[in-house]
Amino acid sequence: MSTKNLSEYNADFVPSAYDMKFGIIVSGWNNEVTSALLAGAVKTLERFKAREDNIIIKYVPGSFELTLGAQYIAEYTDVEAVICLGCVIQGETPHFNYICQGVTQGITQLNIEYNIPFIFGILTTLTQEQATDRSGGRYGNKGDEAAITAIKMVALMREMEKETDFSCITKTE
Ligand code: DLZ
Repeated sequence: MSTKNLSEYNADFVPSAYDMKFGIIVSGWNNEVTSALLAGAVKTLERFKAREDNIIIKYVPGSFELTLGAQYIAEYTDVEAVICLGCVIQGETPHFNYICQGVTQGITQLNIEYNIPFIFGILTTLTQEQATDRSGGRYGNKGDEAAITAIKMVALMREMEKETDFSCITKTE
């Protein structure tokens, strides 16, 4: 099976992000990779017309802290989605497994507990090369993919909110 290019998508199926508000939480570990993910995410949000002042960017020390950082953004701002960007590269100890498990469960939990999407823009790779390949290298940029997912999920959320409004109106008629 060939590896998907993370920056390839059909722009015809991506809604306008003109008035959408996004939070981005970025892990400082493997900074050369996560800063490339951030650049990709912001560029892609702006490509679909998100405004710079509607994108809040905050940082945490490592991927394990992404969950709480994302929760802070959801609690203390009015964003409609939070993109979580990190890079965990396997080392010699099982630490990798615990961080990956912790952040995956954490973000899953946030998606369940809050009514806004939290996007998993975290590379979990065996080598530095694999991370480089996916942060603007030959397999594209995970940040681009995370941004597209965020836009689509906010559009879905808005669509569902409208359906709820509509069902309320028809019930009272
Ligand atoms: C400690 C650690 C290690 C070994 N590796 C990574 C990594 O590859 N990627 C990453 O984002 N963070 C790593 N960390 C830091 C943890 O995520 C966390 O910040 C610390 O364990 C402190 O809680």
